[in-house]
This record gives sequence, structure tokens and C-alpha cells, in this order.
Amino acid sequence: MMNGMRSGPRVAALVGPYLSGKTTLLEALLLAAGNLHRKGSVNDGSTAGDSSPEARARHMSVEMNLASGDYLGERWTFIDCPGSVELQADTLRALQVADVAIVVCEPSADKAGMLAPLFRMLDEMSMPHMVYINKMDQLAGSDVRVRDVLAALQGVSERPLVLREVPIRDNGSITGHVDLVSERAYHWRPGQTSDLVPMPATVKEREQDARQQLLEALADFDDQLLEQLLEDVTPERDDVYRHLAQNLAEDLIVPVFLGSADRDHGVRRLLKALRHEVPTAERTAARLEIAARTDGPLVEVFKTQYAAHAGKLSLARIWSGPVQDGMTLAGERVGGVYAFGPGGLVKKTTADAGEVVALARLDKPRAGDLLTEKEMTGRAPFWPAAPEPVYALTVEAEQKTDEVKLTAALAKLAEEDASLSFRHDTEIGELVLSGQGPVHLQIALDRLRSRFNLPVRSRAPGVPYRETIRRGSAQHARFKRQTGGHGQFADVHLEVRPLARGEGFRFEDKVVGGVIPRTYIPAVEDGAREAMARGPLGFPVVDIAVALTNGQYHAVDSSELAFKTAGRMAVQEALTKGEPVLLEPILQVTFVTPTDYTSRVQRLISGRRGQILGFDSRTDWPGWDEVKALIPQADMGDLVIELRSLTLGLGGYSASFSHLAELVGKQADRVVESRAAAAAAA
Ligand SMILES: Nc1nc2c(ncn2[C@@H]2O[C@H](COP(=O)(O)OP(=O)(O)O)[C@@H](O)[C@H]2O)c(=O)[nH]1
Ligand SMILES: [Mg+2]
Repeated sequence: MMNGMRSGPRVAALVGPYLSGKTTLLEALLLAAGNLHRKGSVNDGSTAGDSSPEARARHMSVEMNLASGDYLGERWTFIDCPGSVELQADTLRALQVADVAIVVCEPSADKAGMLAPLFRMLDEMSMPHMVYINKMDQLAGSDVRVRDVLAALQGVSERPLVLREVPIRDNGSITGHVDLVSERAYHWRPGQTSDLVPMPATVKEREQDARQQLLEALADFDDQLLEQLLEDVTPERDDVYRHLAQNLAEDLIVPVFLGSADRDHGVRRLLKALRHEVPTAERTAARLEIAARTDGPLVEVFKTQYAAHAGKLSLARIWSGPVQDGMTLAGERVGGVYAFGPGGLVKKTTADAGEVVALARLDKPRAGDLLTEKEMTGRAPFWPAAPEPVYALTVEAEQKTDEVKLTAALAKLAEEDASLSFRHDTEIGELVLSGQGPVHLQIALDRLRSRFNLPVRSRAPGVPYRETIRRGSAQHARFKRQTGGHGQFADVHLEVRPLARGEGFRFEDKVVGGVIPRTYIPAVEDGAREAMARGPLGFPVVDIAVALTNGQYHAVDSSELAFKTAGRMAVQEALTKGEPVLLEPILQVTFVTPTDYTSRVQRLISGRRGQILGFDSRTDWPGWDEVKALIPQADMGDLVIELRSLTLGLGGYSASFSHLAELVGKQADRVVESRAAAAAAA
């Protein structure tokens, strides 16, 4: 690297909050590297990234965007990741195959907290990452200081953040930077290489200070460097670069760069750092515990996509090469190898280790699979689990005839995105789509229309209410009918009584002396179950016991059907008389939130008829709390939206069924009325 040796193709993932400027930076990097002639803008929808109709319509990245280009003879693939928390799954996948993450953020101390989960995740993965503080142009006329922004960022990063540049200020605006390793000063010019200028006297002291901090940070990991510093020896520049590369590769320090993606400032400096300091694919494979091969290809699929014309595409990083069009991978023939040009996919005949490619027409592989020629050799060792769903909608094809097509299309979308799932809800008889929030699901619905030509309707899914009784009773029912030849006869005595919550249904046979023959007794139980399918309030009945105590039969006229009918009649009667009561599902919900917002989360819980069970600071996560609560499922529908707006998008939750609880009063009346109205309409 430093000695001019080629490093092979490398991959950088651009991550960070929504609107921090990732897509703009991608454009600036491609332009600065010489791969674009004209720079697009996210504001008029002309960027290389964000080219899908769903992204253009929202002016935001709705999925990862890839673009490869060459910089000084080396191949780079940039993966621009969506910033929205709802679209995190894509970011996680991109990070699985990247050599480095570039965290793009705004020059604001107030917004630093938004980066806490990201820094934490990167550190947990030991993922080499650097920070690019974007939008430096916005500091013109403000008194925001870079060192304060840095201090705020450090507050949420476990790893030391190390400034690589200090800004040059002129009349309040930032006009350039001083590189702390080379100690050269640069004047920024839009769209051009920066001018080397003499270091302004005003910045000298600050520069010395920041440089000393950088060297001390490196010396923490190297005794020889520490000795040099103690003896006031100036370390060799190449040594400093070597330490920087080494510490980045091991995620020991996080270098921080400054710039303005919009104006192409500080972009070449960033590219140079990428070139000299980012670990090779080989080193990344070792970090990920993926054993490269010497005798053939090994590729990792990290995303699959169903493109309109090309069919299924498997996006893959090649850990061992080469990969050729027409070769066999995992026993299937590769029907096309594509690179990611700034304008779209570019067909290739062969691709080498380190590259990211799209492989066409491989049916079997899923994201996270490792492939060789013959087989899938397993899963990537650290492949992340899909995030739990926190939001759901029902989906229904506008045209009834499209229903089969709808299931097939949803299966493809769910394969592309593991954080999206769907199931057929037998109780409401509808497809329920679950995911990470309203934006996430709306994007999926838009895709059904734009990619599969499938217009759909959607709404909030119903709550699976139940009902039970409060009072038991004894019932007698006789079913008797005389029609032509032989008739129908069954006579039963039942005792129906409520059970404790969660006990379900029990059927007890207390018949003595054979007053009802054995063969008819299961039929009585079937009849009871039929009555319970829809209780007097309109919902399935739970938590009751039915005991068959006595009865009569007729040698000719009795039948299973007759006893089933009598059983149903008796249980229906008992339910109506038993003070039926509605039961609603209560979920156990565990929230995680920065401590600053814990009281807001507690108010949110109370506002949704919830009951706080307790809260605690997270032992392994300083500055964060965990709040446990019970919340009715009926109040969970849009909870994630409010939670995110109360917590700067940082709070999250997971929920699971806890128990059924009685619901009475006006609220219960409303539920029963709307059920009756729905039944009447059906
Ligand atoms: N002032 C200023 N605005 C920028 C800069 N970089 C990006 N933006 C603007 O910030 C907004 C979000 O940019 P975008 O690249 O879409 O952010 P992303 O959500 O992180 O991909 C757009 O309006 C950009 O024009 C910058 O360096 N300076
Ligand atoms: Mg973007």
C-alpha cells in the first residue's frame, strides 16, 4: 500500500443518519475519483444512487445503492446505505461485506446522540470505520466549533475518535483544512483539487494541539511511538500512516475527516485515506473468519434482488476469485456477471477477488450464503439475525384474481429483505405484512405496484380478541326431529363453567351407566367446540370447561350429528347466560431507550393503557435504559411511530404475547359493535 503495491478491489459502506449526506458523498467520491463527468444532485433526482422510482419519489435512499469506480488504478465499490431506522436491515447486510464503514454525520453536537446505536454496532462488530463530518459549509457565520462536535461524538463512541484535520476559518466560514499528518494546509475550491497554501498563523496552535492528540492516541497502542513522544522525537510520517492503517484495521481508533460533500470539499482527502489505510479484502475475510480458497472461487451473497428484466440477481462479494460468466456456482450456472457502474449494471466476463458483483440466474442462494463451484459451503459466520417486526398492515389485491400472484410477489420481496415478512392470518382471513415501520411497508406496497404490477389495498390489522364467561351453569338440550323414516334424537345435560385465564378448553365426560353410548361422546365435544368458535359477543371463546353429566339416546334415531347438534345448542345457551366478557390480548413489551428519554417512554406507556413493570439501566450499554411493560395489543398498532418521534429515532422495542385480560365498559362495547357490523356486512 504505502510502497505502491496494489491493494486489490475494496469496499466502503456509507452509513449514518438520514439526510446526513451519504448519497451526495457517494456522488462526490465518484466524481473526485474520475468516474463521473457530471455530478448529480439528490435534490433534483439526478444522482447515480437512489435511482428506483420509490427512492426518487421520497428523495431518500430506500435500499442500498452500489457504485464501483477506479481511483488511481484501484477498484472501489461504494455501498450507500439507507439511513432510516426502518431500513436498517440493508445497512447490516452491506456492513457484512465491507472493508470499512464511512460514518457520515452533520456538524452538530445536538445530533451526535443519533449516532450512538451505529457506533455501538460498529464496535461490536470490530468493523473498521471512519467519520466524515459533512456540511462544513453550514458552519459559516455560526459559532459551532469542530472540537465541540467531536467531543459530543466521542460521548457516544467507545473507541477514541481522532481528528485527522483541523478546519481553517476565515471570517467565520470554513475555507480549508490542515492535514495533521502531513501538516499541510489546503484551501478548498468547489469541484477542484484543493490548493496547497502556507499554513495560516491563526491555526498553528490549534494544529499543534490536535496533532499531539492524534499521536498520543496512536501511542496508546504502540510502545515505540510512546517512547518517541516522551523523548520529543518527531515520528517518521510513514510510521504514522502505518500506525493509522493498523489501528483502523483493528478498530482501535476512529479517524475523523471534515468536508462538504455538496461542494466536493475534503473528498479527495477522504479518498486518499481510503486508498492508503483501508484493509484489503483478504484481511477483511480473516476478520470475518471466512477461509479464503486458493483453488477456486468463494463468494458471499449479501443481497438478492428480483429485477424486472434480468430476473433474480444475487449481489455478492468475491472472497476468492476469479468468477466467470457461465461458470458453475453452488451447482447452478451463472447467467451473467455484472459490475455496478455509475449509470447501472455493466456486464463483465470475469471478476476478481475483492470485487462486488451481481450474479444473474442463481436460484438457490439466499443472503448470507457462501458459495463455491459445487455447493453452498455454509453461512457467513457473523450473519446478523433479521430485526423483529414492529409494525404490520393487511394487504389485499385490488383485483381478486391477483391473489395467487400477490403471495408469490410477497415471497420475493421477503426473500430480498429479511426484515419484511408476511403470513396468512386464518382468523381474519387476510395476508398480514410485517416489518420495521410505515415507511418500510409502504415501500413494499409501492414495489408491488411498480415492479409486479399489482395494485393492493392495505389497512391496520385487527386485534385477535377472545371472549369467555364469568358464571357457570347447568344446561339441558334435546334435539329431536321426525322426518319421514327415522328421525333425529339426542338429549344432553351439561355443566359449563369458567376456567382460569390461559387454561383454554377442557371437556369432561362424567356420564355413568352408559346413558349415552361411548361413540356419541366425542360428537358432543365437537358440538361444544362449534359453539365456541363464535361466542355471543362474536369472538372465539376460551377458558371454559364443559362437563357432560347426563343424557338420553334412542336406539334408532340417535346419531353423531344429533349429539353434536345437541352439544352445540346446550353450550350456546350456557355462554349466553354466563355473563360473557370480552378478552383482549396483552403484550409484554421491552423498550430500549437512551436514558434521556426514559421518562417520555414511561409516559407513552401510560398513554396507551400500559402498565410499567420496571426499568433498569442496561448493564452492557452505558447511558441506556430498558423498560418493561404490559400493553394491550390494541394500543400497539402505531406505537413504533410515536416511540421513534419521542426518542430521536433511537428507541426500539420487542414484544411478545403475555396474556388475555378482561375488557369492559365503553371500549368493549365499541369492539363488539364493530364486530357485529363487520359480520352483518360480510
Ligand atoms: N449544505 C450542505 N448540504 C448538503 C451537503 N451534503 C448533502 N447536503 C444536502 O443534504 C440533504 C441530504 O443529502 P443526502 O445525500 O440525500 O443525504 P442521505 O440521506 O444521507 O443520503 C440534501 O438536500 C443535500 O443536498 C453539504 O456538504 N452541505
Ligand atoms: Mg441517501
